[in-house]
Amino acid sequence: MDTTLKHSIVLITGASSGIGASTAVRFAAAGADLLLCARRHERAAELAARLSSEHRINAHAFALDVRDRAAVERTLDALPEGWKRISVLVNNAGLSRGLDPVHEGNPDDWDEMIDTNVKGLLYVSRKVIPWMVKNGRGHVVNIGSVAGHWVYPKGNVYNASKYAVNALTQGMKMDLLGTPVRVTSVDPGLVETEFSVVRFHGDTERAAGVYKGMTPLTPDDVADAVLWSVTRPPHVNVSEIILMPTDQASPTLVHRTAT
Ligand code: NDP
Ligand code: 8X3
Repeated sequence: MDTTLKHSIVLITGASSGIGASTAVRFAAAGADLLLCARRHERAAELAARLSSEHRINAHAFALDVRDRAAVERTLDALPEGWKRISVLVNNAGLSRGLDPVHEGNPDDWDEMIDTNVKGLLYVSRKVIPWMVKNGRGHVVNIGSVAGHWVYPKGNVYNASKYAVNALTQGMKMDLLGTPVRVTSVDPGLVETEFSVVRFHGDTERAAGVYKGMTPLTPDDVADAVLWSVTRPPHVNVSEIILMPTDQASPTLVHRTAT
C-alpha cells in the first residue's frame, strides 16, 4: 500500500461505471478517501458503501451532472469543509455519442459531448483547483484519449472534444507552474466499458463489434496508470500517458483475428 495516499481525498467524476469505478477501487485499496459522483447516484453510492467497508476508508457519493454549471458549483460548495481538502481530482466523466460523417451528425450528440467532455471538465476544475492551490497540494488527472492525438473518420466532434482535453491539460500545467499542483493526462485507446453502448445509443450488438477479435484494455489497466502517475514523488509530474492494447497501433489500426 502507498502510505502517501492514506486518507488523501480523491474526487472522481463519472464513478458509476468503467474507468471511473475502477479508479475508485484502486485508490480505495491504496487507502485514499473517496468522493464519487455521477448522474447515476445509486451506482456511485453502492460502490462507495462497498469500498468503505472493504478498505476501511471514508467514501462519500453524490449525484452530479457535470454539464450543469450551477449544480457543480452548488454541490461542491456544499461539501463539508473537511471534504474540500481534495488532493486528487480525476476528471473522468465523459462520453461519445454517434459515429457519423460530420455533415450527417446529430447536433444534440455534439452538444452532449462538448458539454460533458470539455465544459463539464472545466466547471469541476474551476471549483476544485483553487482549493488545491490554497492547500498547497493537488494533482489533476484528466482522462483524455488517443482520440485527442489522432483524428479518425467519423470521430469529428468526439475527436475535437478530446483534443480540447489535451489542450486544457497542457494549459493547466502552464497556468499552475509555480504551485505544487501537478497535472496529468491519461489517454487510452480501446477500453471495454459501457463507452461503446453509450456511443451507439444502447445498441449492444454494435458496441460488442468494436472489440471483436481483439483484446481491449480493461478499465483496471487505465486505473493502474492513473494511480501510478499520482504516486510518483512530489517533484515528478507525469505529463501524459498514452496506453493502447497490444492489438492497437492507432484509433483505426487494430489487429483482429476471425472469431
Ligand atoms: P463509461 O460509459 O463506462 O463511463 C462513463 C462515466 O462518465 C460514467 O460513470 C457516467 O456516469 C459518467 N458521465 C457521463 N456523462 C456524465 C455527466 N454529464 N455528468 C457526470 N458523469 C457523467 O465509459 P468509460 O469508463 O470508458 O469512460 C470514461 C472516460 O474515459 C471518458 O472520458 C471517455 O471519453 C474516456 N475514454 C474511454 C475509452 C474507451 O475506449 N472506453 C478510451 C479513451 C478514453 P453517469 O452516466 O452515471 O452520469
Ligand atoms: C475512446 C477511444 O478510439 O473510440 O476515446 O475514440 S476511441
